Amino acid sequence: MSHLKLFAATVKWHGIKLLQKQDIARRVFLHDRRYVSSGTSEPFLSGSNSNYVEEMYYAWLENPKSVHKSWDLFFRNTNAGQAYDPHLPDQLERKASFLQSHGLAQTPSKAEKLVEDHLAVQSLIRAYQIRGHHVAQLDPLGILDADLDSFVPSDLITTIDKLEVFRMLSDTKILEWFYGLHESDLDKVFQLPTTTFIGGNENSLSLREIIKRLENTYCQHIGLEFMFINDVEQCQWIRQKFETPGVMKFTNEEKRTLLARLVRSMRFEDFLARKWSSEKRFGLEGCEVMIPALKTIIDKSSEMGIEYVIMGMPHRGRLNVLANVIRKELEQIFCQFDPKLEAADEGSGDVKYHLGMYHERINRATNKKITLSLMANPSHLEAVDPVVQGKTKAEQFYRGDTAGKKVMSILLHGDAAFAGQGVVYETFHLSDLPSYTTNGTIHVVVNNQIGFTTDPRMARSSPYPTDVARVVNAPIFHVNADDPEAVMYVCSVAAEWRNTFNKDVVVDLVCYRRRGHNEMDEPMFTQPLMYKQIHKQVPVLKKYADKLIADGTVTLQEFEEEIAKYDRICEEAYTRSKDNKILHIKHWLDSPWPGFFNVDGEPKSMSCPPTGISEDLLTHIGNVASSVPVKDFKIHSGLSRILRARLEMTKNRVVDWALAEYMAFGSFLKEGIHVRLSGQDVERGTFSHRHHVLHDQEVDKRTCVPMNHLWEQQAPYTVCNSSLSEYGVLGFELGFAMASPNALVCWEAQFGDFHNTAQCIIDQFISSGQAKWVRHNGIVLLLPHGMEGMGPEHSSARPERFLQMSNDDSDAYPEAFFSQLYECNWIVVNCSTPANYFHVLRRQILLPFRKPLIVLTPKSLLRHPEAKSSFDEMVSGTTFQRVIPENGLAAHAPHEVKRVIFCTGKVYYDLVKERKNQDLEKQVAITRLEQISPFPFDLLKEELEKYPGADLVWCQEEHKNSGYYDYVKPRFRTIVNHTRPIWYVGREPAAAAATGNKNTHLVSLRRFLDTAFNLEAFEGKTF
Ligand SMILES: Cc1ncc(C[n+]2csc(CCOP(=O)(O)OP(=O)(O)O)c2C)c(N)n1
Ligand SMILES: [Mg+2]
Repeated sequence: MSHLKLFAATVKWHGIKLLQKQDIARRVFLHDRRYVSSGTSEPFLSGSNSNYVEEMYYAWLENPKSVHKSWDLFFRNTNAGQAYDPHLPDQLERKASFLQSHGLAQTPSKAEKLVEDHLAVQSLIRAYQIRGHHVAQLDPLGILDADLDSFVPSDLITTIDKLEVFRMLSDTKILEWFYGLHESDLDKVFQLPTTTFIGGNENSLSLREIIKRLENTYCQHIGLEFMFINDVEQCQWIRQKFETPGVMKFTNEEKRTLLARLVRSMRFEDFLARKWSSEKRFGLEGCEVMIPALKTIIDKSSEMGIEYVIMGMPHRGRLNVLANVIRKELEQIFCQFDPKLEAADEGSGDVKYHLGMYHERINRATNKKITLSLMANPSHLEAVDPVVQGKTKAEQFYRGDTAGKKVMSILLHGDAAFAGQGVVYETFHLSDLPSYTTNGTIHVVVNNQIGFTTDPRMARSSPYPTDVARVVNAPIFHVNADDPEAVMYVCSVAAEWRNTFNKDVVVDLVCYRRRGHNEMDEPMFTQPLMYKQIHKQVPVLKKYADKLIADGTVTLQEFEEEIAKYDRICEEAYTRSKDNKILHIKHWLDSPWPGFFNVDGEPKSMSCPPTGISEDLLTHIGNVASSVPVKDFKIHSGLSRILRARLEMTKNRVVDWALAEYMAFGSFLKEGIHVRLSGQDVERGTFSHRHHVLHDQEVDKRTCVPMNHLWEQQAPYTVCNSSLSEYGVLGFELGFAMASPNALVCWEAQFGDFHNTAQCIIDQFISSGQAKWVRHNGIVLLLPHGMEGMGPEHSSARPERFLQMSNDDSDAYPEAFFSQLYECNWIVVNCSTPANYFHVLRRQILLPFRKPLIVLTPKSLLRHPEAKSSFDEMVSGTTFQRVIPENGLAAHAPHEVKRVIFCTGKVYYDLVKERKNQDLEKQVAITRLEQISPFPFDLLKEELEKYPGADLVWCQEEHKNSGYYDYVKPRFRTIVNHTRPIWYVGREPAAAAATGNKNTHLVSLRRFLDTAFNLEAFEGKTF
């Protein structure tokens, strides 16, 4: 191979230096230039043409191993910033002519050549395995590259690439330039390495056959990305599945099933288009193959033992999935197009392409029972991903399916959303964490190469929309969606992968969108050329049917009968659908809770028993919470002190915040209620108060969770530090809480402010989930909150946002407090005592229905000497106090009281202290609102009436435009029938939640405390 050529470095040296500077723009540059290297395996001294060094450099940047090692060394030195040596080119030139004149740069010996050639073949095979996907024919339209690089790897010998420069070069030329192999080598037989299966039963093949088989596997309609996986066994598994000759064979029966499934997929969309041509349905046209794809995944998974599949998906093709995968009755779908359909359930309901579904049936392919659940979701793309994962985890957990052998999730994505939405990344990062893994998810991307009106080139910076999956080493199988058999094969392998290795896998269905974003949109405005091509595109069903008819697998008549049969099914269902005048969203539940409600789906009672527990239980839990229930376990001395203090409290029959929480959690475990606490650093507690996981100081990774040692027979307690995510993790816990009403699932924010990065889960699921999808959820959000001079962040959990979204009417006095609780969308509390925190957690499970609970939790109160509760407030018969009335001197002579201050949370302790300092205990009553929403109208009315001569003040430590004031003010005024004012005392309105200046914080505190106890402060003021 070696024709010694003069080194061209002198010409190109400055070029290299320049290129280094341009490194950042490399990808764009490469793309624009349609660059292809042509001589990477030639040694350093053999460069010939003027572009040679430049080309070497690009190839080296792409893959240092693709160039000869002498080039590698050279570029490495140059890149390491070695100073430019002006004499170097001369030296090299001299060296070159020296070697030439002494005949030292000659052809290697025969043995060497043999070894070199085998090595070359090995690297050729590896090049296909790594980069073959770049030249696979993935786009059914044939106009775009599925990867934005438009990159043809320089080390692939491909007959099917599209680039101009490759057309000009013959394959054999490339062979020679890259691998040192001649045309004459093509028919030589080479030993195959153990890292390939292209030989089937043969150990060696001719080079010509090797190239043919590699192209067949890696460069046709399937593009495989897997060589980044750091596990040889897994790579071998994939190679075997795709490289083995003849693997992609289907029986006639399988082909007919595939055709029938395509018929259903396509005719369903056609039917909707015919009947409701001007209705939005986000049709699947252009990716009809998705339906058989999902069915193949489910069939294969069922065959491998899966009994329950939980799915999440966006709008595109959702009705089709409901009809043809989940098998929702067609009339239930069709009737939703009727504008006169009345809603039977309370709440807002949701559009038809957001509703969920739960269905148990027999899988026809395996004859085994399978349950399918499609989770309801909001418009917010990808938000449902972590929710599906949480629900899947819970279903696995409650079935004892720790390895995910029975329950599995499938997530569908759009190409633009998969690449663009950060929650996808957050969800991937949960996939391998012990308390969050679902043991592998199958991701299916409907990659129609457009997002609404935006081209991929404007929508992502990664070559593929699926690159995010690489972070967890998930194999990615790209496939041309116009090749239904390739799609089925890929889906079958993906399901096998998931159920063999229990790891995530991605199927990227590269397809197109036949219509606009929805059926009303005109796509030619923005993608004229693409849509010209799409209009010419023969539908996949026709293409596949033609193929099967041509090869005799089906007859034209059979095909037409299949179509007519399904059309008839649709027509009959359409006729029946007209009888449906009422929509029951209840029939669209994705997570039914059998036995929890009565047969009509109503709560079995409308009351809540007392939430206290026996003294014995309190003492027992207190003792375990103070102990290390494992032998020879050395804990930190600081922790010993904390445990001693807990023991002391237990003896003295008091609890602080952490112990009260322990009592609540522990009591549930005895009753068989699973408790799960998840969030950042929750195991110890951000404020080092909880310590639910003890760490042996001498044995690495040895831990103990005393809560799991309370009783021999108890429900498990899960406490888990999460990844540093709010959106993903809160979504996950919400999904977990969906699976069963008999679990207390809590998510704690590190500081309350951080919940706003999970705002979508709060707005779209927690606040409105029941209204949209009649689905109850008892998740608990623990949000550390309190103005303690810690700066604009770390102060406020933004209670105003939750209150603003509370659905109780500020102007209507409710009839009964319990139905008020039943009708609200969530409960917002700010407890001032540990006992009340204990009770509100207990009430969460003792209620006959489930509501999300938002708890503003304290920080400094965790250690405040006054913030303690006696066992007396927690024993049997005691209960949660929505309002804690004044019970001091002022309450004994209410007619003399001049002012009632209403407040909530920590500021109560500041107010009590100040009142004492000012000796105003008889004149000023202080009443605490513990449950802020739904607003305790009834109890506050009693309080107000008790102090007829007092002026009424709402005092909060938050700024006026935050906190609770805007929520409580109209409600207080409803109670007093607008006859008395409720004065505001607190901080001024502000843009930031708190000041960063300690002094400003203290000054403003002083100022509002002064106002609170200035009994003349509001004299003469009007309201
Ligand atoms: C979080 C979020 N942002 C924006 C939108 C508005 N939106 C709806 S569909 C869509 C395009 C989605 O593109 P893609 O993910 O590729 O799915 P496709 O519609 O192509 O199937 C957009 C931007 C949304 N629904 N959710
Ligand atoms: Mg798209």
